[in-house]
Amino acid sequence: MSTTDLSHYDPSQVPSGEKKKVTIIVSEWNSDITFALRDGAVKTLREFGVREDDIVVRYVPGSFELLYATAKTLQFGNCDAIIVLGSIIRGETPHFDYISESVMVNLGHLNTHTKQLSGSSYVPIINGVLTTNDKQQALDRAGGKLGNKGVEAAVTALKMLRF
Ligand code: DLZ
Repeated sequence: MSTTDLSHYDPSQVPSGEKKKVTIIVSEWNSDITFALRDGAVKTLREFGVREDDIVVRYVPGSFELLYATAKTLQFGNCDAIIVLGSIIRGETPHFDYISESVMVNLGHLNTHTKQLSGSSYVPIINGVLTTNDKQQALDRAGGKLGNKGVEAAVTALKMLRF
């Protein structure tokens, strides 16, 4: 059983996000979860100095579409980092496994090819996609008892921007 608080971090170890541009791509599937992740990510980026105008939030229908949107953002997004937020919840069919695996594998692939896709610079892609066995596990990680994965994703983005 997980006990990690996804919202827990040491602020002294988080670099400033001043002058950085971040695009957040949010899946609308399970939006009660993903919008909470979005809110956690935006709040955290703002706390560390990213200007409101430098945070762009874009929406896609489901987690599978995060891949296309990430690839397109790399090419045309004019941003320094991309945070990808979704919530894939296990259902009665094997669909969960196919979508989860595809999203995870291909986000990894995109992350290692950002320079080729953007045509100019490396852009860290931060994986804020929850994959859970049920809705309660997702709620626990979207501002519930295990914190907010959106906060964790924002902190990770700030750290990777200084890598
Ligand atoms: C179809 C589907 C299902 C069953 N479950 C989820 C889910 O739990 N989380 C999620 O983000 N998206 C789900 N989708 C939608 C797919 O990601 C995608 O939007 C559709 O298959 C259309 O390409």
